[in-house]
Amino acid sequence: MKRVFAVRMAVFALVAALGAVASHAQQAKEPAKPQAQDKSKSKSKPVHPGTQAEDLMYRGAPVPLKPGQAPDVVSPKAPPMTVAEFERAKQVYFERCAGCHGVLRSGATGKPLTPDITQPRGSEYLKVFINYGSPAGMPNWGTSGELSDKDVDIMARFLQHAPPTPPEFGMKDMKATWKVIVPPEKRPKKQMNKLNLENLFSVTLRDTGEVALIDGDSKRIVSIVKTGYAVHISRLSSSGRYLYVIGRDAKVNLIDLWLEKPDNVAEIRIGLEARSVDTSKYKGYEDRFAIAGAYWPPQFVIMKGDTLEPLKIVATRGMTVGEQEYHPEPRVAAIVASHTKPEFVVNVKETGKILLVDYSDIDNLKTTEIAAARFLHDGGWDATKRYFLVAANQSNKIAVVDTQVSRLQALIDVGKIPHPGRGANFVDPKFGPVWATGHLGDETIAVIGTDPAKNKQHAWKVVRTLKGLGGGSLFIKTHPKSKNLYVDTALNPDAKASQSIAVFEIANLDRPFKVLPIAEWSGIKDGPRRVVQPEFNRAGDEVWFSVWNGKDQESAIVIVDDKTLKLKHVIKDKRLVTPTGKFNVYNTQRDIY
Ligand code: DHE
Repeated sequence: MKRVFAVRMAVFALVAALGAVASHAQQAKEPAKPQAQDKSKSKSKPVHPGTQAEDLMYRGAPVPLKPGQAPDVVSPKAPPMTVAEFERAKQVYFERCAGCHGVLRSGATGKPLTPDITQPRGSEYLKVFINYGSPAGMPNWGTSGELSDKDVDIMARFLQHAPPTPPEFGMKDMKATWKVIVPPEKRPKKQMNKLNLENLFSVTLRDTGEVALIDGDSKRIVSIVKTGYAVHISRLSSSGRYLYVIGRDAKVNLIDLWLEKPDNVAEIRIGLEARSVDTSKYKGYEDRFAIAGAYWPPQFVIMKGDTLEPLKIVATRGMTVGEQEYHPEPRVAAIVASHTKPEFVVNVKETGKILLVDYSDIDNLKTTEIAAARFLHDGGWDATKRYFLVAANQSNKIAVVDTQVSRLQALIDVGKIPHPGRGANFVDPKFGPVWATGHLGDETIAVIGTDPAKNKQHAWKVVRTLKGLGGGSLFIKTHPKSKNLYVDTALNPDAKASQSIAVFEIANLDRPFKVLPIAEWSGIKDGPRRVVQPEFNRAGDEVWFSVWNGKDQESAIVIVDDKTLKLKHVIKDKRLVTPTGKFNVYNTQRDIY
């Protein structure tokens, strides 16, 4: 154990600093110990021979499974292991390896590690691999000091046994976790508070498992609401009354914004690990259904919108696009709701398929399966909300679906590891309506034409490639009322880049971008202070940025005046712990981005 938890290799030091490394079990016993260490200051060790730091930082987060949840499987031809060694190996695997190789080791962004592949290689080969890493992106777990010799040896043997499978999570399990805290008939018939709900922000407090509801007018924290572990994103119901929040432990919280003090009115777990949630937006189905997608088990569930009662669970296991091989663990990535059809758009990461799920008759569920590319991650609508654009991040492509005719419209080559969040829609002075994405793996920003009706020659082509502050970009944002395009570089290894924002003037995209020193403006002096996820207010005249620090460090939200690009306000509060995503009610409800 000696240095395992004390010395983390730089990549994981950062993730730890941002509070991600504690496993679920650890979290209960021992809160994450953030380290003030900044990746940019710890370049001494050869961290990852083949993969960029920003890429590893993002995908290396631990899977919130407990070792005991997956029974040991002993394979006859594999080297022997004790029960204690199995337990340790599972813990290490879920914390360090599963995010890339998949819980079942069938391969995701990392290579498959099933016994048919590992046994012929043998223990000595695997030990070298784990110790030194590989140019294909495997970190050097041993030589970095992250894993002890004993752990490396245990892992080399463990990988030759069949992967332990965590349990399924079906209707009975979901119902056992489902709680209606305030039944719909006991909820108010009208808004009981004086808040300007349209300008309320739900802010992810990642490491406390809470969201902060912040009044966009007064910039005051209205309420801190308890949610799931390592809480991830918020989405709104069609009416804007209900807020849905999902944690990495697959807990969905339903918050009623009409209560005198907005709070949870229902909750459920839809699996053991999850990332995405959304709600029905089509006319006649407003606030009727919610949907959440799980990483484990690989499935999505449609629920009653006002109670979270689970109604229909759909597994996503199946064949991949291209090779058409069976994949046992295709995780559900982004989910969006159509405004023009009773449909959810469900993106399945490992199979590379986009599912258009018609919720008008959930007993006789109709799904259109669109073959796109692997590995689907995040995306959003074009300005007309007819086309959905999603990053197939390890294929370096953006897939476009025409949801009106339920067809793949295009697969567009972009830069390295596109990461749009929901992307940014604006009107390019030369090319007409466009949607843009930044990249984790390079400094480019791909601007894609989205208007086949009036600008056919530019549609579904990269019409411009802008150069930003660097790689490690997670989110890009503008607003119909804004003349600016904001790009973060939150995971760039250079502190100057990760603590700043690049702003392009839409009317003059050829001109150099301006740099806003957001972390400096926050007044916070210590810690990684990563600046992440621009989000506009209701009026579209302010942009909010999170200054994301370690769990024991001060964080902040910095608000910039969109017209002048000057600092307008800094929100600091001891309750604002590890703020990351921010979701303005009006913009999220209407998919304005
Ligand atoms: Fe996210 C969106 C998955 C790490 C902040 N993230 C998404 C979506 C997916 C996803 C599938 C799209 C959801 C949707 O639209 O329905 N995120 C993952 C991961 O698998 C990953 C890489 C590793 C992990 O273990 O979770 C991961 N994400 C992070 C972070 O570390 C971030 C930066 C900080 C945090 O709070 O966890 C982070 N992800 C976000 C945010 C969004 C998001 C803020 C929504 C952006 C938006 O504008 O909609």
